[in-house]
Amino acid sequence: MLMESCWNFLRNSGRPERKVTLAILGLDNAGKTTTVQSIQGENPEDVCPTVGFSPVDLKQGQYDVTIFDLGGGEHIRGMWKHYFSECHGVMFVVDSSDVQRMKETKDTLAKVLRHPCITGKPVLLLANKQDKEGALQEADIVDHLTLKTLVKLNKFRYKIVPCSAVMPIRKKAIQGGLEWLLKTVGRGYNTINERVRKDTAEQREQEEKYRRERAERVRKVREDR
Ligand code: G3D
Ligand code: MG
Repeated sequence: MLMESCWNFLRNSGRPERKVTLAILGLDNAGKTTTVQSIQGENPEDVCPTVGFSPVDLKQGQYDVTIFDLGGGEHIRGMWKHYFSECHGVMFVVDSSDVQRMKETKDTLAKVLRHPCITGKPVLLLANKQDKEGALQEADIVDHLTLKTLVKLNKFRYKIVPCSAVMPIRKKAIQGGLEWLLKTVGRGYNTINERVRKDTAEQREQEEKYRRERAERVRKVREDR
């Protein structure tokens, strides 16, 4: 244990290790899973491959990063909120070529941003699929998502990065975006981490209370029989 701590200390030139949890969100087919795979490709030696709902762990400098790739189907979106309390920041992937679904994308983003466990936390917007013909450019996406209004309402730091999760040249942009997100989380780390600690504790308490109440209901039903 002591050896491990010493090693971490030396490796990071005295900077403490920081655990950062991120959620990668966006509609189904936006390119979330491909994006996570592309990030993993940048750090092949540090990757623990995971499937489906499992978190992906990787190391980025002084950060131990966990990414929740939660799936974006309409029904799964209802589950996202259960993971929000744990997150220090959000990666939101947009399919820039799917103009038809921009309204749905905007509504989904707006809902995420106003959730009490997300509001104010840093957001990396990945304007993905830039390799596709007809892909909207950054300024158009900012308009479609009404980003300026959302920033005013929810007061969060964001960066929008045009990218393509399937093109090697464009993948670099994703890595750069992730570095920005980690740096931004890092700057406000104590505050964000305290919020994560408090929110997750509250959520656990809430879930425990719910379990106790349910057990009590079951007990009463059995008694009355
Ligand atoms: P999701 O996890 O958000 O649901 P996926 O999305 O990562 O599964 O990607 C959905 C489809 O979009 C996949 O194609 C994937 O290859 C493709 N895709 C992801 N990113 C890009 C991109 O930047 N450019 C292009 N052209 N395609 C991309 P399939 O055919 O497997 O469904
Ligand atoms: Mg997926």
